[in-house]
Amino acid sequence: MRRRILLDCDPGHDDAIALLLAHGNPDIELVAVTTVMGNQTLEKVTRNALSVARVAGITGIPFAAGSARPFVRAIETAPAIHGESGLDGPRLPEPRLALDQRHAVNLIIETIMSNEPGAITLVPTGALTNIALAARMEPRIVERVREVVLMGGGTHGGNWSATAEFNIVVDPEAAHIVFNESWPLTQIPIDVTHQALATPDVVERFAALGTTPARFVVELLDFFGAAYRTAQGFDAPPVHDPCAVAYVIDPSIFTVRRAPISVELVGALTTGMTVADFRSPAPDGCTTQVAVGIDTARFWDLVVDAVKRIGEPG
Ligand SMILES: [Ca+2]
Repeated sequence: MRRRILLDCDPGHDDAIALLLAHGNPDIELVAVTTVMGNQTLEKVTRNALSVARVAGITGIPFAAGSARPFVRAIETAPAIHGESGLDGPRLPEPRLALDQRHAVNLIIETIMSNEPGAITLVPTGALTNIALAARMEPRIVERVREVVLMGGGTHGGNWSATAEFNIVVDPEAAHIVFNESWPLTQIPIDVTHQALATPDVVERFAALGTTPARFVVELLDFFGAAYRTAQGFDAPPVHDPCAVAYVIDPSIFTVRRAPISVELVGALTTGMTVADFRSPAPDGCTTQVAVGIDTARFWDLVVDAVKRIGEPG
């Protein structure tokens, strides 16, 4: 049976590619998409999500906008990485899908509660504000989801500060809630996603497909690559968010370790850092695990195959 996922995202170049992977992979059924501020304002990332839906030919599922601000902190966006639109590079088509009028948090809860227990996997690839709110508003979702597979945090370092990764540091209080719920949770940190680099040979594989969605990916990666070169000194851009979707499709692509994970909320230098406790053995009842390795070749095979399967949507 295909795995049903709800993608909670802030597109975002890598979120856009995560959407394409979820839509194009035959083992995934994308049932809903929700948005949260982060890479850009809520208004911008929501429009971007709908534009990507048009490029990919995603129809017939709800897209809903969620939180425009973090719980406690001032909003931070990432124009140096994603541009003023949040998805600079390609021309973004006018959306055809209308936004669902529900708040993202209501859509998350209704999607989980209207499906059978264990059916829905939550895949957050942005700040965790919507997911934390949903868990507080309807605690029964914690028992009812299959699992949470999120991109965020860093085991041995950060990208937004020396110790903190962007998705977590944007709303660390929300992340604290999500990491401390009792649902099964897999963290895909930057330690792993920094190995998922869109090197020139990867970009060439997309270019060779020759379709509109593939060209869109190439244009995304061209901008993303230049931004990462300038802002963070990368030779090729790390494509974080599709890693979380890839884990749902085929966990054997990743090496994981069970460990309690905490979020630093009060550090002078470490606010927003995720702290995984790898001391052995993991405590009884520990429901969280951290990806520590990735088979990059198999990861890119999955993404290229998904974009190929999407073909040329009408
Ligand atoms: Ca993201």
